[in-house]
This record gives sequence, C-alpha cells and structure tokens, in this order.
Amino acid sequence: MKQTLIFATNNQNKVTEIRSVIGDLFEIITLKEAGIDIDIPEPHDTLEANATEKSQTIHRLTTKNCFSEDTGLEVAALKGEPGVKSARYAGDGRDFQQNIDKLLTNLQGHTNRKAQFRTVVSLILDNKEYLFEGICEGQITEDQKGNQGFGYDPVFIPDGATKCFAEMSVDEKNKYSHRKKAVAKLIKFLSEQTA
Ligand code: ITT
Repeated sequence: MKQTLIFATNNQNKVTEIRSVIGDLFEIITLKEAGIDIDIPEPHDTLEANATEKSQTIHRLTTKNCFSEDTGLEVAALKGEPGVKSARYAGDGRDFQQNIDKLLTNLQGHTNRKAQFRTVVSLILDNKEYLFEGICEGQITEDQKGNQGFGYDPVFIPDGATKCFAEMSVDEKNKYSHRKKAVAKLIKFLSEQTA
C-alpha cells in the first residue's frame, strides 16, 4: 500500500514542487486536505529548529506520519541574511515583492552576489524525527526577471544555469533546486524503510 504523509506547510508552491518530485511514490496530504487550518509557528533562529517545530506541531495534532520543510536564502555579502528570516525579511506581511526590493536595496554596490538556498526537511516517521538538507548555490541578479515560481525566484540564478528560477518551469527548477535535493534524500530514506 502507498505510504501516506501529511505535508506540514501552508505554502501551495512548495506542495506543487514537492508533488512534482514525489510523483506516485507516496501520497502527500496537504494541511488543507487534512482539515487543519493553523498558522504554524516559526519562532526559532535556525532552519532546522523551525522545520522541527512545524513537523512536531502537526504530529501532535494528528499523531500521523508527516514532514515539513523550512527554507532560507543565505546571501554571502549580507553575512547569511535573510536566512531564517526569508519569509518575513521586509516585515510580517510576508510580501514576496517587498522582500525582493529590500534584498536588492541591501545588495546595491556589492559585487559579490553569491547566495544559496538551503532547505531542511523534517520527517516524523513512527514517532522518530529525521532531517534532510538540500543546498542550491547561485547568484543574486541586479534586476528581477520572470514570473514563475515564488519568493526570491525572480532574482536567483542557480550555478550552471543562464536564467533565474522565475524563468523556469517546475521541472527545469528541479534540475537545480535545493528543495528537490532535500526531497530526493527523503524519498531515498523512505524507500529504504519500505523495501
Ligand atoms: P511554510 O512555513 O508554511 O512551509 P513559508 O512560505 O512560511 O511556508 P518558509 O518559512 O520556509 O516557508 O519561508 C521561506 C521563504 O523563503 C518563503 O516565503 C520564500 O519567500 C522564500 N523561499 C523559499 N523557498 C523558495 C524557493 O524555492 N524559491 C524562492 N524563494 C523561496
């Protein structure tokens, strides 16, 4: 029987991307589909602790196997910021455009445009937690381009590509993506458990 996992997120873009990687291997239930309507807290100062907080919150509510992920954009010239604060960089409105504007303003005059997306997945399987990491290195552009994806996608070009994430389809983004790399580790782990 196909394994079912609740995905502890309120971000529909993440659901689309992760479903595109997982395919038919596992069944992913969103919070909405599980009838859960809460704003999961992310109070900690590391991606790992926030990912754990999200998966444990949903596990406490449902007692079911579940996973979450927390992602941050870590910019070298800004000493790793916005990092864990990526969603609320320009304020609690969590506005993608305002976040991009603040990032480009803070990077004005910087020639070092190096950055990385880092995703931490927290899986709770049979009451035990497992963490998986995925990193995608790249550059922050001077101007934004494209209208696909979400968040900082219009200003991030992954190493090895000539266009930014927001100019790519989900499948193209998956060739480089931090999220894809973390989820590939999750899939490998789950496949080994059920083999
Ligand atoms: P959940 O906590 O409900 O999963 P969220 O949107 O709050 O959703 P995060 O706390 O992980 O997710 O926020 C990370 C922010 O970083 C997110 O709001 C985006 O602005 C940005 N982000 C994350 N993944 C991204 C990606 O693949 N491409 C561009 N920006 C991304």
